[in-house]
Amino acid sequence: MSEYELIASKGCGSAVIEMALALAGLPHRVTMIPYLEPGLERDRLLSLNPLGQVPTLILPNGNVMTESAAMLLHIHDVAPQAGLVPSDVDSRAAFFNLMIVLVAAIYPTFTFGDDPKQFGLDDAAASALRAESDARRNRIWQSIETLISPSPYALGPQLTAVDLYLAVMSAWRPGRAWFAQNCPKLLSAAEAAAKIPAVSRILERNA
Ligand SMILES: N[C@@H](CCC(=O)N[C@@H](CS)C(=O)NCC(=O)O)C(=O)O
Repeated sequence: MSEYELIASKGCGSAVIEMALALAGLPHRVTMIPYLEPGLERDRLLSLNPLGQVPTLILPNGNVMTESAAMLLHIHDVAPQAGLVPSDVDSRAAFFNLMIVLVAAIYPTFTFGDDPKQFGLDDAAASALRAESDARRNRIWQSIETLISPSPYALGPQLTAVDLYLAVMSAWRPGRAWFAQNCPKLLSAAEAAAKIPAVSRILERNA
């Protein structure tokens, strides 16, 4: 195999990796699957990624990656000219911090809030977990809002992988109207990224 295979699902964080592969100019194919639906495609996903999550990325050498932030750092290693990771030390520190907040603090609020009943909770406990994880996410977004001054991207004049996450995640709960009201700087970085043709094309396909 001489290309990457991205296992993806509509509306998911796999769009971030598809954008990165496109911007980096790396040969790839996207296998769109209904990742939660039992069947052959999910069986294959589970055989590659025991968490059954997308994105899952198969590298040209057959190795498998299951964490989006790791995939982005790998794509940067292979195609540094795309500039998905900043090059100066101060910007890199801010970049690493923001990206890890997105994957380690924001993303899990969806893991636990999207379908809380899968954790064996009754109706009342499931809606409490959903409400609390939604509220926690909003607090995290508001804390990140204070960290950036978009110009036009989150970390300055260069688009980085953080902007790709913002472009995708700002469409998820609580949605863009909430961001406009509460986190206008994050939304403005997301919108700047969405003006890039490769980003807008993939956003449209994932809407
Ligand atoms: N840590 C993973 C999280 C990926 C993730 O949660 N993806 C969602 C889809 S957008 C998913 O697969 N959810 C199903 C689940 O967690 O069971 C990453 O950053 O790549």
